[in-house]
Amino acid sequence: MNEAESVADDQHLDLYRKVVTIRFAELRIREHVEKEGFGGFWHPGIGQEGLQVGAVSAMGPDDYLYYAHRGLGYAVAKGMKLEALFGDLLGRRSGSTGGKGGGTVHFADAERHVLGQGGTLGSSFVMGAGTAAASQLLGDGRVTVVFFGDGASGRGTWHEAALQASVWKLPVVWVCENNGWALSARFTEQSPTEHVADRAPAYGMPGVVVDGQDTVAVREVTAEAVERARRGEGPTLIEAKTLRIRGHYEGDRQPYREDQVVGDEIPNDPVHRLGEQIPDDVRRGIDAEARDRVGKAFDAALAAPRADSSVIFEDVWA
Ligand SMILES: Cc1ncc(C[n+]2csc(CCOP(=O)(O)OP(=O)(O)O)c2C)c(N)n1
Ligand SMILES: [Mg+2]
Repeated sequence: MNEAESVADDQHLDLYRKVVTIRFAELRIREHVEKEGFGGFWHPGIGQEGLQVGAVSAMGPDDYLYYAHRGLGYAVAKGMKLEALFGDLLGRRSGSTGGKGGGTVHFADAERHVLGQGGTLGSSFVMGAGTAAASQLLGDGRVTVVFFGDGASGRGTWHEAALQASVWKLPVVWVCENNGWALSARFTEQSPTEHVADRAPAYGMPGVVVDGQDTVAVREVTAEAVERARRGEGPTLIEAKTLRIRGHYEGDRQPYREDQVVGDEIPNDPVHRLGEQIPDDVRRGIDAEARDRVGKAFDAALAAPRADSSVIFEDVWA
């Protein structure tokens, strides 16, 4: 057995399969946006797939997920079907919201406990504290995981949700994807401290900084935080350091940015980091299968009927 085979256990292969599937989905969506345009904003998550998969893979199937807007990695990792996610993006009836959403902040899957996001960044902090409070009251053993960006970490809603969650020891894990940018604003111009995680001690919770390009490391720190939350010991703030590879949205020319990533090389690429520990033939097989699955799911979504305006009145509470 060579060194590559010895480290590529089933869990590792599963992480790689998910990360590379999301990568192909990213590339397929970009191709579509470039060629056909897009009725909304596509916020690429390319390069951030590893941390999304790492963190979500540490959750249980019944745990609650509030995702952030950069890509689809969170939802794919939680088991949502590619066809449904592409359907949401393309405004098709086959989407998880039946074509009502469009864009990356409007999908949901009650069965898999993917509860959504808010178009108003930061709304999921208080909703996340809410579901965690419900779990505590019901004693259902569920943990809530809330993803957010470095920019969103400045919302007042984070501070009130973090305070309440710590005081009540709510079962919630906050996962910050610090990619250094909030639209055209640098993180260093928006934070008085080097890390978002530096704020954790003020709320009496652990603050953990982790390399967001290291999928396995993110999985490990998240697993620890999820277990802590499940034991009733309260929240943890995890900050995964990553890099925004593309513009804020696909098509953003980033005139404000000197550290633009040009070309296809992704620094510290999570796909390569996981892939280099897998024997070549196994990796190539996984890649081919993932590429095929993504292509078929995208074609199926494109072929699905478009939502018309009548769907607006579906699922309206009152
Ligand atoms: C309350 C609120 N303010 C502004 C926006 C517009 N907006 C959408 S994404 C974004 C940048 C967010 O940056 P960050 O949280 O770091 O996430 P990233 O885009 O880097 O993944 C902004 C300003 C919004 N959706 N909601
Ligand atoms: Mg950011």
